[in-house]
Amino acid sequence: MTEFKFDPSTISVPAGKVVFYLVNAGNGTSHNLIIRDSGGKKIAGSELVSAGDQSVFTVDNIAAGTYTIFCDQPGHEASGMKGTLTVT
Ligand SMILES: [Cu+2]
Repeated sequence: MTEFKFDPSTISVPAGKVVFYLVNAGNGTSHNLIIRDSGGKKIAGSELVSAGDQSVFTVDNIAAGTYTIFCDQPGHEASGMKGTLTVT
């Protein structure tokens, strides 16, 4: 995570338990990773990760589908901090 993007921004995983290793490689801004389903509902979200820090974010059981990942800090998604999570 940096200002203002996820790299990679396109992620594919098998359904079930998913573990994300979040690294904030940005320049002083905290970020998180929120998962939103195709209906716009938030289904899971990480803690805020400070610049220079790392965090492990576990989702216990995610169903197959296409999801949006984004950072919910003000303005970050609009600045491009979003991506696609495909669960198969
Ligand atoms: Cu952010």
